[in-house]
Amino acid sequence: MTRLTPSMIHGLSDELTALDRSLLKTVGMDLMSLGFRAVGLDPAGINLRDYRAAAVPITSGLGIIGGFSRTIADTVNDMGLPCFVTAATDVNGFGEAVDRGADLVLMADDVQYMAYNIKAGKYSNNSYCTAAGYVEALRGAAHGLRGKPVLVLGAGRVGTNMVALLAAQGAETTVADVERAKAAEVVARFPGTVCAEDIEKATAAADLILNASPTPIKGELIRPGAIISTPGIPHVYDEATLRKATFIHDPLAIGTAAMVAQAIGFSLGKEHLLQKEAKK
Ligand code: 2YC
Repeated sequence: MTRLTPSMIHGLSDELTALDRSLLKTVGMDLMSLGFRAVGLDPAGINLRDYRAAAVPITSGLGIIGGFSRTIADTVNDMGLPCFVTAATDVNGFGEAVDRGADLVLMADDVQYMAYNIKAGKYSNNSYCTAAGYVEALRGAAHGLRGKPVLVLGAGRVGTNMVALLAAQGAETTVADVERAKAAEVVARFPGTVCAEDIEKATAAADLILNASPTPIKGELIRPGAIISTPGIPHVYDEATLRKATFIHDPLAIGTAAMVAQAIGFSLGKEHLLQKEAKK
């Protein structure tokens, strides 16, 4: 998993309104709706003000990332779900979240970022929900993915979850990874999915791309008019590239929105519909 840095996080809270606006324009949904639709739930019937969430800073491993918990809380508040950052960290912070009546606890160490639904006793995780969020964003921007060729760059946890979700939606998926064996392993699990022989050629031919790799795509390879849905960090593209394609990106909010949505869904007795299909 690629670790965010304080500089990647800095300013994200102030950009939430702009993110909502750009998502509405490119995918036809704001952040909250995207999060819920990503996990197969209709946001209309859900009153997020009935819930409370807490973000707990976790000091294990490489430790706290400046601004991480605050940015998560600001993102969840932007969705309309009240969220506070606990004063305490780690186990003590978890206890504080429970004592202050949280329904959901969001926390991340160096391995996993989760939203834990206390009453349901279940958690949603960032790898799956980031995949769901970016696949749903691509679906919205492309007005459907069924029968359409989609290139997935990166066969790690997020990329693999994306392939499962694309298979459930009937897209024509090609997977590429610098470690070809990783791409081949994913392809073997999802019949009908193809392994890219040449990553640059596959990229230059693609109109719909999910970039779940830590490597930005070379600008000159990107087709004019392509739609690139990319959680990948670092996200660095020059102005000319950003003008010729539609990019959907943010370092934290889309994955967080889908995690919160899925965790709320556990309270509604709803398993993620696509997740069920993806398990088949
Ligand atoms: O501040 C804290 O509580 C830290 N323990 C948070 C560590 C998060 C590490 N993970 C990441 O930076 C990325 C995020 C996009 C979420 C998943 N991986």
